[in-house]
Amino acid sequence: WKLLGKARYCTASNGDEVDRAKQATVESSRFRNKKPTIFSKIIDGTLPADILYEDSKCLAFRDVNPQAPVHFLVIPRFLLPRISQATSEHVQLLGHLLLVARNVAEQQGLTDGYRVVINDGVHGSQSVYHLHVHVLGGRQMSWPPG
Ligand code: TR5
Repeated sequence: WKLLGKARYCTASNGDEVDRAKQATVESSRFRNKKPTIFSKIIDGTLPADILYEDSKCLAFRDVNPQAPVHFLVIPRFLLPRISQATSEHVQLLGHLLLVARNVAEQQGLTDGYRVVINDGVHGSQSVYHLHVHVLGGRQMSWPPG
């Protein structure tokens, strides 16, 4: 963990996250379609989250394990497990998620830029099979990602 101003973020090896992603894949492969995840509980309000924005289609909340001084997720209320399952039916929803990501990034003061990430499946290290857009900012990002 590092301190940057008042923000704390994790710089530890992301091995744990990759392990969680592999485990999630094993579990989700048993329920390939539409198994509710922990994010469904955030959507229905049974699990608390630091919500930054919500509307009828989506919500944005802070990531519980931030990888940057600002790290939030934008998720659809509708359960689409992963971006690779998106079809032309989802065009408007996907556009909406990106615009919300942009608006919340602005609200969060990310004037020097930020990174928008969608992890998909095993190689993408996806650990929660409810589509989510990560927005990370407040520090210099490096490239390529790990
Ligand atoms: O690896 P992917 O792309 O699937 O990202 C999943 C993200 O969800 C990770 O960055 C986790 O830190 C984040 N996450 C996991 C939980 C959680 C969360 N963010 C906010 N609140 C959370 N709760 C309450 N529970 C989680 N298990």
